[in-house]
Amino acid sequence: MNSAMFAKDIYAGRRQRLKQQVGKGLILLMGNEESSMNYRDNLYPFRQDSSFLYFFGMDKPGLAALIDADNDKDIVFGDDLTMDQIVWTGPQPSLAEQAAPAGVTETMPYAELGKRLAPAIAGGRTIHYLPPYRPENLLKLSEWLGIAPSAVKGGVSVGLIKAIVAQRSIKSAEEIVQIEEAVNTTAAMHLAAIKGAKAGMTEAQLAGGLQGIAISGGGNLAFPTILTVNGQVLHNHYGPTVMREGRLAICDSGAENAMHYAGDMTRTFPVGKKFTTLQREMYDIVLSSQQAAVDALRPGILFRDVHALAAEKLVEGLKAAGVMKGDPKEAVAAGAHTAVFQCGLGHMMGLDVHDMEDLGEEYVGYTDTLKKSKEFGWKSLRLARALEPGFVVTIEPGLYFIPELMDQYRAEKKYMDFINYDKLNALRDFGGIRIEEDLLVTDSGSRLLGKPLAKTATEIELLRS
Ligand SMILES: [Mn+2]
Repeated sequence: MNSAMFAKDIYAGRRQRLKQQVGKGLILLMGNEESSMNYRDNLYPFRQDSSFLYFFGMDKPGLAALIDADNDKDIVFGDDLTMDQIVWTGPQPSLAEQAAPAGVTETMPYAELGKRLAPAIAGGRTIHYLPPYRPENLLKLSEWLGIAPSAVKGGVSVGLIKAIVAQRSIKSAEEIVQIEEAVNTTAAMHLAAIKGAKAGMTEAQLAGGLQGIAISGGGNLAFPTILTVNGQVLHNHYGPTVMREGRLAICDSGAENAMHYAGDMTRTFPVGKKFTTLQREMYDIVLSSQQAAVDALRPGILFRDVHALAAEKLVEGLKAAGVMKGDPKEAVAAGAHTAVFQCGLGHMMGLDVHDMEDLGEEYVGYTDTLKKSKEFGWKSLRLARALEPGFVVTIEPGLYFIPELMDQYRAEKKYMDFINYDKLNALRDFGGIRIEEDLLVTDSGSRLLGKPLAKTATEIELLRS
C-alpha cells in the first residue's frame, strides 16, 4: 500500500526548520521495523514512527535518516527489495523513488548508516537522537553509538526533543484536514456503537464492528477500543461481558486515517433506550463540566487551569446531588475530586492519539518552569502548559465510581469536609461516565473538529429509540 503524502516542500520546510532549531550536529531519526506477533513472519500491522512520518512522510519499514545540521544535508537509509521479497509483496518503488516526494535526493543502503555515524562520533560531532520505544531501535542505537542499551536513554537529545515538540505541537491547515477526516471516521464509529447497542450483546460484539469502520476509513484504529459497561475502570477495553439493560456503556475509541492522523472520542449511552433519572443526573454533570472546559479554551490559558475548572464543575454538580459538599474550588485544591475524577482532562492529539508521548510528557505537556505534580489524580494530567493557536486537544472529563477507591478514602477519613460518604457509597455500582471531543485552539477560542455528534442525554436517547 502506498500511502498519501503532503507536498514535497512541506517535508523539506519542516527539516529546514529543524536544522535551524537544533543548530549543529547530526540528527538521527529512526523509522520503525515490522514487528512480530507470535512468530517471525506473523506481523502486527506496520506503524511508522510519527516523527519520521512528520519529517519524511515515508510509510515503510526499515528506514532511518540523517539530517546534517552543519552541512545542510538529508540522507535516507534503507534497502531496495530483493526478488525473494518481491515474490511475496509485489513490486515496490525503489528507495530513491520513495524519498523523492519527501524532497530527499540522497539515499543509501541501510548498512551505510552505522559506517557514517562511526567517524562522526570519533570526530566529536553531536549525534542527536530521540528516546527509542521499540527494543530493536534501542539495540541499533546501542550498537551504532557504542554504548550499553541501558545508557541509551541517558544520551537522548533534549534539544532535538524540544525542537520537534515545538513544530509538531502547532498543527498546520493541511494537518487539520487530515485530523478532521480521522475524527469524522471516529464519529461514524460512535454513531454505530450508540445505534447498534442491544441488551444481551457482549461488549466485544459491539466493539468488533467499530474496527471495521476504522479500516474502511482508510486507516485503522488509533488505539485499542474501550467499550464497556464497567466504565469506572478507566482503561477497561472490552470482553465477553453481556451488556444488560440498566447499565451505561462507555465507548472511547478512535480511528487514524490513511496518513496516520488520529481521532479520539468518547460517548456514554444507556444499554436500554433511556437513561434512568440518576444516570441522567450524573450524565448532565459530566456534560456541563465538558462544556465549561470547551468554553474556556483559548490561547494563553493553562490547560492545568482548564482541568481544575472541569473538576470544579464536577464537584459543583455532585454537591447539588448531595454527594459532595463545601466550596468546589477548595475541594479541588484539596484533591477531593479525585474520589470521582482520577485522570487528566485531556491531551494533545495529532499523528499520535497521545501526541508525542514517546518524546516525554515533561516536554510535550509541561515546561521548564511548569512541572508535573506527583499527587494522585494530578499526576495523570498529560497536558498542563499554556495553549497556543494550532494546538489540537481532547476534552474528556468523567465521573468514575470506583468501589475500591471510595472504600479506601473512607477508611482513611480523607476529604471528610467535601465528601458525603453515605451518598457516594450508594453509587458504588453505578459505573462510569466520560464524554470526549477533539478541539482545535484558534486565535480567539476553539473549534470543534469533525462533524458534531449527539452529545446531550436527549440527543443520545433519540439515537437509541
Ligand atoms: Mn483521549
